[in-house]
Amino acid sequence: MATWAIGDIQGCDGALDRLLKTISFDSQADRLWLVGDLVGRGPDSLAVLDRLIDLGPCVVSVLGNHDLHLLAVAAGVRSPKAVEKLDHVLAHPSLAKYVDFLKNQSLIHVCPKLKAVMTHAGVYPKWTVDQAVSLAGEVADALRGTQCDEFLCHMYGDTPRCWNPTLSGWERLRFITNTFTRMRVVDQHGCLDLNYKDEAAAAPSGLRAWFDIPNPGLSHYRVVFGHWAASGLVNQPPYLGLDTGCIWGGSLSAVHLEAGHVNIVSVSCDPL
Ligand SMILES: [Mn+2]
Repeated sequence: MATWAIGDIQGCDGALDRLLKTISFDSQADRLWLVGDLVGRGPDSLAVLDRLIDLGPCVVSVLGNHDLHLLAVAAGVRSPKAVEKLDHVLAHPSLAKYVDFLKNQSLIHVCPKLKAVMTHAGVYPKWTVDQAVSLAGEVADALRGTQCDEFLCHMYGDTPRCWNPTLSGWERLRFITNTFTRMRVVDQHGCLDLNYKDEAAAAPSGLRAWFDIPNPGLSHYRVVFGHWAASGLVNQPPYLGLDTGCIWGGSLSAVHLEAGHVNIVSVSCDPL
Protein backbone atom coordinates (compact mmCIF):
# COMPACT_ATOMS: atom_id res chain seq x y z
CA MET A 1 0.00 0.00 0.00
CA ALA A 2 1.26 3.46 -0.90
CA THR A 3 0.08 6.98 -0.17
CA TRP A 4 0.69 9.35 -3.06
CA ALA A 5 0.32 13.12 -2.70
CA ILE A 6 -0.42 14.97 -5.94
CA GLY A 7 -0.10 18.68 -6.71
CA ASP A 8 -2.61 21.14 -8.18
CA ILE A 9 -4.63 19.42 -10.93
CA GLN A 10 -6.85 22.38 -11.96
CA GLY A 11 -8.97 20.47 -14.41
CA CYS A 12 -6.06 18.77 -16.20
CA ASP A 13 -7.64 15.33 -16.33
CA GLY A 14 -5.38 14.04 -19.10
CA ALA A 15 -2.27 14.72 -17.02
CA LEU A 16 -3.90 13.18 -13.94
CA ASP A 17 -4.73 10.05 -15.93
CA ARG A 18 -1.13 9.77 -17.16
CA LEU A 19 0.26 10.34 -13.67
CA LEU A 20 -1.97 7.70 -12.06
CA LYS A 21 -0.87 5.21 -14.74
CA THR A 22 2.78 6.15 -14.27
CA ILE A 23 2.63 5.45 -10.52
CA SER A 24 0.47 2.32 -11.13
CA PHE A 25 -2.11 3.71 -8.74
CA ASP A 26 -4.37 0.99 -7.32
CA SER A 27 -7.57 2.41 -5.83
CA GLN A 28 -8.14 -0.79 -3.86
CA ALA A 29 -4.80 -0.68 -2.08
CA ASP A 30 -3.31 2.81 -2.38
CA ARG A 31 -4.34 6.22 -1.13
CA LEU A 32 -4.37 9.49 -2.99
CA TRP A 33 -3.79 12.82 -1.29
CA LEU A 34 -4.64 15.90 -3.33
CA VAL A 35 -3.46 19.37 -2.35
CA GLY A 36 -6.57 21.07 -3.74
CA ASP A 37 -7.36 23.29 -6.71
CA LEU A 38 -8.86 20.21 -8.31
CA VAL A 39 -10.76 22.43 -10.74
CA GLY A 40 -10.50 25.74 -12.54
CA ARG A 41 -8.80 27.04 -15.69
CA GLY A 42 -7.83 23.62 -17.06
CA PRO A 43 -9.63 21.90 -19.94
CA ASP A 44 -11.72 19.35 -18.06
CA SER A 45 -12.70 20.10 -14.49
CA LEU A 46 -15.81 17.96 -14.88
CA ALA A 47 -13.78 14.86 -15.78
CA VAL A 48 -11.49 15.43 -12.79
CA LEU A 49 -14.45 15.59 -10.40
CA ASP A 50 -16.06 12.49 -11.97
CA ARG A 51 -12.80 10.59 -11.71
CA LEU A 52 -12.25 11.52 -8.06
CA ILE A 53 -15.82 10.68 -7.08
CA ASP A 54 -15.47 7.32 -8.89
CA LEU A 55 -12.20 6.59 -7.08
CA GLY A 56 -14.14 6.79 -3.83
CA PRO A 57 -12.73 6.55 -0.33
CA CYS A 58 -9.07 6.20 -1.38
CA VAL A 59 -9.10 9.94 -2.19
CA VAL A 60 -8.38 12.59 0.43
CA SER A 61 -8.40 16.15 -0.80
CA VAL A 62 -8.16 19.55 0.79
CA LEU A 63 -9.87 22.59 -0.67
CA GLY A 64 -8.03 25.18 -2.71
CA ASN A 65 -9.07 28.70 -3.67
CA HIS A 66 -10.34 27.53 -7.06
CA ASP A 67 -12.47 24.80 -5.46
CA LEU A 68 -14.03 27.34 -3.10
CA HIS A 69 -14.59 29.65 -6.06
CA LEU A 70 -16.55 26.93 -7.85
CA LEU A 71 -18.74 26.59 -4.75
CA ALA A 72 -19.32 30.36 -4.71
CA VAL A 73 -20.27 30.43 -8.40
CA ALA A 74 -22.52 27.37 -7.99
CA ALA A 75 -24.23 29.12 -5.08
CA GLY A 76 -24.84 32.15 -7.29
CA VAL A 77 -22.83 34.55 -5.14
CA ARG A 78 -20.10 35.08 -7.78
CA SER A 79 -20.29 35.30 -11.56
CA PRO A 80 -18.58 32.64 -13.66
CA LYS A 81 -15.70 33.77 -15.85
CA ALA A 82 -14.82 32.11 -19.15
CA VAL A 83 -11.16 31.71 -18.15
CA GLU A 84 -12.16 29.34 -15.34
CA LYS A 85 -13.71 26.86 -17.81
CA LEU A 86 -16.25 25.67 -15.27
CA ASP A 87 -19.29 25.77 -17.61
CA HIS A 88 -19.59 22.00 -17.96
CA VAL A 89 -19.67 21.53 -14.21
CA LEU A 90 -22.05 24.44 -13.58
CA ALA A 91 -24.50 23.35 -16.30
CA HIS A 92 -24.43 19.68 -15.31
CA PRO A 93 -27.71 18.17 -14.06
CA SER A 94 -25.70 16.61 -11.21
CA LEU A 95 -24.10 19.89 -10.12
CA ALA A 96 -25.38 19.23 -6.59
CA LYS A 97 -23.28 16.05 -6.47
CA TYR A 98 -20.09 17.96 -7.31
CA VAL A 99 -20.93 20.71 -4.83
CA ASP A 100 -21.55 18.09 -2.18
CA PHE A 101 -18.24 16.36 -2.92
CA LEU A 102 -16.31 19.61 -2.55
CA LYS A 103 -18.16 20.74 0.58
CA ASN A 104 -17.17 17.50 2.25
CA GLN A 105 -13.45 18.09 1.76
CA SER A 106 -11.54 19.88 4.51
CA LEU A 107 -9.05 22.73 4.59
CA ILE A 108 -6.48 20.52 6.32
CA HIS A 109 -5.74 16.82 6.51
CA VAL A 110 -3.54 15.35 9.23
CA CYS A 111 -2.25 11.79 9.30
CA PRO A 112 -0.55 10.98 12.64
CA LYS A 113 0.70 7.65 11.29
CA LEU A 114 2.53 9.30 8.38
CA LYS A 115 3.30 12.34 10.52
CA ALA A 116 2.10 14.44 7.64
CA VAL A 117 -0.16 17.47 7.28
CA MET A 118 -1.68 18.61 3.99
CA THR A 119 -3.27 21.96 3.16
CA HIS A 120 -3.64 23.87 -0.11
CA ALA A 121 -1.52 26.96 0.55
CA GLY A 122 0.16 26.20 3.86
CA VAL A 123 -0.05 26.32 7.62
CA TYR A 124 0.03 29.79 9.16
CA PRO A 125 3.41 30.12 10.95
CA LYS A 126 1.86 31.06 14.31
CA TRP A 127 -0.44 28.05 14.48
CA THR A 128 0.24 24.59 15.86
CA VAL A 129 -1.20 21.59 14.04
CA ASP A 130 -3.96 21.26 16.66
CA GLN A 131 -4.87 24.94 16.32
CA ALA A 132 -4.87 24.69 12.55
CA VAL A 133 -7.21 21.69 12.65
CA SER A 134 -9.57 23.47 15.02
CA LEU A 135 -9.63 26.69 12.95
CA ALA A 136 -10.09 24.77 9.69
CA GLY A 137 -13.05 23.09 11.37
CA GLU A 138 -14.71 26.47 11.83
CA VAL A 139 -14.65 27.00 8.07
CA ALA A 140 -15.80 23.43 7.39
CA ASP A 141 -18.77 24.01 9.72
CA ALA A 142 -19.64 27.20 7.83
CA LEU A 143 -19.44 25.40 4.47
CA ARG A 144 -21.73 22.60 5.62
CA GLY A 145 -24.09 24.79 7.63
CA THR A 146 -27.24 26.71 6.79
CA GLN A 147 -25.29 29.95 6.29
CA CYS A 148 -23.02 28.46 3.63
CA ASP A 149 -24.05 30.90 0.88
CA GLU A 150 -23.47 33.87 3.18
CA PHE A 151 -20.05 32.51 4.10
CA LEU A 152 -19.16 32.12 0.40
CA CYS A 153 -20.32 35.68 -0.19
CA HIS A 154 -18.18 37.06 2.66
CA MET A 155 -15.20 34.82 1.93
CA TYR A 156 -13.70 37.17 -0.69
CA GLY A 157 -11.24 39.87 0.28
CA ASP A 158 -7.66 40.34 1.48
CA THR A 159 -8.42 41.60 4.98
CA PRO A 160 -7.86 41.18 7.84
CA ARG A 161 -4.19 40.70 7.04
CA CYS A 162 -3.06 39.88 10.57
CA TRP A 163 -4.16 37.08 12.85
CA ASN A 164 -5.70 37.87 16.16
CA PRO A 165 -7.39 35.11 18.13
CA THR A 166 -10.15 37.56 19.05
CA LEU A 167 -11.21 37.97 15.41
CA SER A 168 -14.82 36.95 15.03
CA GLY A 169 -17.57 36.48 12.47
CA TRP A 170 -16.90 36.66 8.75
CA GLU A 171 -13.52 38.37 9.28
CA ARG A 172 -12.28 35.44 11.32
CA LEU A 173 -13.50 32.90 8.76
CA ARG A 174 -12.02 34.98 5.92
CA PHE A 175 -8.59 35.11 7.54
CA ILE A 176 -8.62 31.37 8.23
CA THR A 177 -9.74 30.62 4.67
CA ASN A 178 -7.12 32.96 3.20
CA THR A 179 -4.27 31.35 5.13
CA PHE A 180 -5.22 27.82 4.16
CA THR A 181 -6.03 28.53 0.53
CA ARG A 182 -4.22 31.70 -0.66
CA MET A 183 -1.22 32.43 1.61
CA ARG A 184 2.27 32.68 0.09
CA VAL A 185 4.26 35.36 1.91
CA VAL A 186 4.00 37.10 5.27
CA ASP A 187 5.70 40.21 6.65
CA GLN A 188 7.85 40.52 9.77
CA HIS A 189 4.72 40.73 11.93
CA GLY A 190 3.24 37.60 10.42
CA CYS A 191 0.66 39.56 8.42
CA LEU A 192 -0.39 38.19 5.03
CA ASP A 193 0.49 39.82 1.72
CA LEU A 194 -1.90 38.20 -0.72
CA ASN A 195 -0.78 40.23 -3.72
CA TYR A 196 2.67 38.69 -4.09
CA LYS A 197 2.53 35.71 -6.47
CA ASP A 198 6.06 35.48 -7.86
CA GLU A 199 8.59 32.91 -6.71
CA ALA A 200 9.54 32.72 -3.04
CA ALA A 201 13.22 33.48 -3.69
CA ALA A 202 12.36 36.81 -5.35
CA ALA A 203 10.14 38.13 -2.54
CA PRO A 204 10.84 41.79 -1.76
CA SER A 205 12.58 42.62 1.49
CA GLY A 206 10.24 42.48 4.42
CA LEU A 207 8.29 39.57 2.95
CA ARG A 208 9.14 35.92 3.46
CA ALA A 209 7.58 32.66 2.33
CA TRP A 210 5.36 31.29 5.10
CA PHE A 211 7.53 28.15 5.14
CA ASP A 212 10.66 30.21 5.82
CA ILE A 213 9.24 31.28 9.19
CA PRO A 214 10.18 28.71 11.85
CA ASN A 215 7.09 27.08 13.33
CA PRO A 216 7.81 24.86 16.36
CA GLY A 217 4.12 23.93 16.31
CA LEU A 218 4.80 21.78 13.25
CA SER A 219 7.67 19.80 14.75
CA HIS A 220 7.71 16.16 13.70
CA TYR A 221 5.28 16.79 10.85
CA ARG A 222 5.93 16.91 7.14
CA VAL A 223 3.80 19.62 5.52
CA VAL A 224 2.50 18.93 2.01
CA PHE A 225 1.01 21.85 0.10
CA GLY A 226 0.42 23.32 -3.37
CA HIS A 227 -0.82 26.68 -4.70
CA TRP A 228 2.55 28.27 -5.48
CA ALA A 229 3.29 27.39 -9.10
CA ALA A 230 5.85 30.20 -9.44
CA SER A 231 7.98 28.54 -6.77
CA GLY A 232 7.63 25.10 -8.37
CA LEU A 233 8.69 22.06 -6.41
CA VAL A 234 9.58 23.05 -2.84
CA ASN A 235 11.68 20.36 -1.16
CA GLN A 236 12.71 22.08 2.02
CA PRO A 237 12.15 19.61 4.88
CA PRO A 238 9.71 19.47 6.53
CA TYR A 239 7.98 21.39 3.73
CA LEU A 240 7.00 19.81 0.45
CA GLY A 241 5.39 22.04 -2.16
CA LEU A 242 3.89 20.13 -5.08
CA ASP A 243 2.44 22.75 -7.44
CA THR A 244 4.71 22.21 -10.41
CA GLY A 245 2.52 24.32 -12.71
CA CYS A 246 0.59 21.75 -14.73
CA ILE A 247 -1.88 24.43 -15.79
CA TRP A 248 0.97 26.58 -17.11
CA GLY A 249 2.49 23.83 -19.23
CA GLY A 250 4.76 22.58 -16.45
CA SER A 251 4.20 19.19 -14.88
CA LEU A 252 1.90 17.32 -12.53
CA SER A 253 3.80 15.75 -9.68
CA ALA A 254 3.24 12.96 -7.19
CA VAL A 255 5.29 12.02 -4.16
CA HIS A 256 5.24 8.68 -2.38
CA LEU A 257 4.78 9.67 1.25
CA GLU A 258 5.94 6.40 2.81
CA ALA A 259 9.27 6.53 0.99
CA GLY A 260 12.23 7.44 3.18
CA HIS A 261 13.36 10.06 0.71
CA VAL A 262 11.43 12.51 -1.44
CA ASN A 263 10.50 10.31 -4.35
CA ILE A 264 8.93 12.58 -6.98
CA VAL A 265 7.21 11.26 -10.09
CA SER A 266 6.07 13.83 -12.67
CA VAL A 267 4.34 13.88 -16.02
CA SER A 268 4.56 16.82 -18.40
CA CYS A 269 1.46 18.92 -19.10
CA ASP A 270 0.29 20.66 -22.23
CA PRO A 271 0.32 24.45 -22.18
CA LEU A 272 -3.20 25.95 -22.28
MN1 LIG B 1 -4.44 27.80 -5.43
